Amino acid sequence: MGAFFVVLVPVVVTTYLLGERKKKRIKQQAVTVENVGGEKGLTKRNARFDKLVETPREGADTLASLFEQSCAQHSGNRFLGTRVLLKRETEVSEDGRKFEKVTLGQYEWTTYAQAFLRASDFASGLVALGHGQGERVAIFSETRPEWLLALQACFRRNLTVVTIYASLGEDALVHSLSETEVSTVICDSKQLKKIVDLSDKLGTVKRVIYMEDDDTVTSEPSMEGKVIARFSHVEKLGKQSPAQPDMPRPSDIAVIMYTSGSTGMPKGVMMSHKNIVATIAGVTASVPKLNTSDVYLAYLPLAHILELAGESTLFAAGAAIGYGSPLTLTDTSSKIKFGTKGDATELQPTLMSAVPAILDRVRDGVRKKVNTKGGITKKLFELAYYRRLAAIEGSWFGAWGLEAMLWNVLVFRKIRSALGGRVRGMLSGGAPLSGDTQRFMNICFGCPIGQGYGLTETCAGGTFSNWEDMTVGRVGPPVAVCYLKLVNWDEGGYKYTDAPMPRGEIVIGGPNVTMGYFKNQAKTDEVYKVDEKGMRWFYTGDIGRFHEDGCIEIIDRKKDIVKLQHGEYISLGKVEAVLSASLYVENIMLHADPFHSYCVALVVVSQSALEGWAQDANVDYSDFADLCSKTQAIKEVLSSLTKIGKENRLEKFEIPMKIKLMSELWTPESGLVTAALKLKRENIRKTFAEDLKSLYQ
Ligand SMILES: *[C@@H]1O[C@H](CO)[C@@H](O)[C@H](O)[C@H]1NC(C)=O
Ligand SMILES: *[C@@H]1O[C@H](CO)[C@@H](O)[C@H](O)[C@H]1NC(C)=O
Ligand SMILES: CC(=O)N[C@H]1CO[C@H](CO)[C@@H](O)[C@@H]1O
Repeated sequence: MGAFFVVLVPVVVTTYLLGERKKKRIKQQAVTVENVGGEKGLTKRNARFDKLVETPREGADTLASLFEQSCAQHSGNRFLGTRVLLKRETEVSEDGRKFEKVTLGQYEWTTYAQAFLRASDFASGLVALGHGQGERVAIFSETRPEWLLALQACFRRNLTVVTIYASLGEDALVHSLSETEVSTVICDSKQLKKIVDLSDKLGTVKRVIYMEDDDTVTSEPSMEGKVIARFSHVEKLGKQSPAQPDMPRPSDIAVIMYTSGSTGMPKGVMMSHKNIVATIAGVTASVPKLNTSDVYLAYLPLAHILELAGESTLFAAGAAIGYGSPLTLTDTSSKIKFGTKGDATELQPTLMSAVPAILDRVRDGVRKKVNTKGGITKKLFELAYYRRLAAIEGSWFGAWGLEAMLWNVLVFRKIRSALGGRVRGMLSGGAPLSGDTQRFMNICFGCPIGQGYGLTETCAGGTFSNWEDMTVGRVGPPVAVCYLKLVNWDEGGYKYTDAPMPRGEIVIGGPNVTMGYFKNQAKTDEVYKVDEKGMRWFYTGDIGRFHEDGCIEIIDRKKDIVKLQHGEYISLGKVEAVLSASLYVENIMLHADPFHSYCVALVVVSQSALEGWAQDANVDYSDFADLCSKTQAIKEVLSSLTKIGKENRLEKFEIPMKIKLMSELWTPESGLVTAALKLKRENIRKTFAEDLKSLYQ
């Protein structure tokens, strides 16, 4: 250890002494645009281009032509990789629970040329199987190479593909398939069971094609009145009877993507080829030095626009895509047999996508490991972490110099090896990423995290943070494919003329804005507007503000609907209405922080009800405020809320986990409620900011 510090101390001291204040690099990241139409507001676009970009390269104006070009140009390169399943076994833990464990081999690769042939064969096979022009196909499967191949096969036949989240419930599945009158379903063997069970309800479905696994489907299933075929069989059919491709136009609908709605049934967002190609152009422009040497680890659901755009961007660049799954990602992942390499260690990717919940898990995993080791390891980790944090936050230069190298060798190299050791960047999206996790990944994995903000409705187009931007809590400037406009939201008190930062509802316009919701013109008209110049604008309902450099920070949501950390939506108003039925509730405001997985509430208590209970329960108190602060009282009210929530079938995450009792009424005079006694959430949140914060501690 002594020798160690002999090296360490001089280096730290030297870098410290030689250090100069980190140069401020405020880069011009977005510019204001004057000449757009539509509602008045403040509009900005990406400054690296002098107009919006629309395609990743010349002539690639549909996904089908992009795929064809890329496969021709990179024919000999590795494209799609999967690991061979060597062994599947069940382990039983001490308490009798069963766990499936797999032993996986190395990655085996399909080249771009081979993939092109497979997609073409499959396209011809669909024709041979009787799938007609103009009929829709649905893909319902976990992420795997056949997903992408089937998608491209459909595009070569100008077929629209309906995508459905594997985690949506059965009702949602039946709803989406019948609404879009899907005639062919392509699924994996796991989802096949579900389709077979629901067979009677799927009236429009005539064919089911399933992707076979090495070992899971043993006997051929059957469904009355429907054709069932294996994926490989359809490819074989196509090889025997090739059909001419029938390429789509840019304006043809490529995908109808069903997303979980905040209320009711999921809505299908219609995306044209033009939309998705524009998004790929935007992401390509945002990821520096993307080239054929890149290796991408694919494991998020392809039914999500983030992953679909990610993988499409990678194949547009001729890179390799290795497939994995969240349960086999690292050496210590739950489904990995002890001693087997995880997907990341085996693949050694250079790029990955991640949703915040997964990054949080990675962070917690590393922290836990360090804490269990304790002692010198922990001390060293903390010192290294602190030094790197200070460097990144700009206190001292040397951020990327000698000292950084030293820490990397001593401390972080080992951590980095958990993801293969070569990750040079991560893309994060889907929900806000906490500053703490972002920093942790920056430091421990030594890579920038590109944070994106976008919606299915804008085909994931929106903003994307600059690779070198080390600030936290912001989602970057507009991507190169769209305009981002802030418009006034009067009720919330946000104005685009606000100083120092303009604020307002985020409205996104450009070629990446989708065509609207399938068979739902009313909802489409509500949130999409076409301006006098013919440009489409999508009203996001999110409130943001522009920083000086044109980066957006999301600060609020217009609707009272909040998405929790794991993606569940809470409709605050709905839950409050239910919980108000408790005899203790005079008024209640539910609060859900998107960085947490649970919600909390402020409850204005009915004095008579609570005092009545206190008397019965023999609880002593000096005054009502004192009673409200008693643990017993809080417990009593919380259990009443929980009971009512359960009776009314609220989900677990909708019922507040912690509450604060308020002894004073909320009145219009206090500014906490409107004259009609509706909650003024912003004011309440501001007034009781400290209380809300402590509820989440
Ligand atoms: C593609 O299919 C759609 C829907 O069937 C059709 O309206 C469109 O004209 C087709 N495009 C081409 C180029 O044939
Ligand atoms: C891709 O870019 C990296 C630098 O990011 C470079 O080292 C590599 O040689 C490039 N590969 C190709 C094939 O251009
Ligand atoms: C690719 C595409 O459709 N681009 C359009 C984006 O919107 C502008 C303004 O409406 C059009 O001029 C472009 O043609």
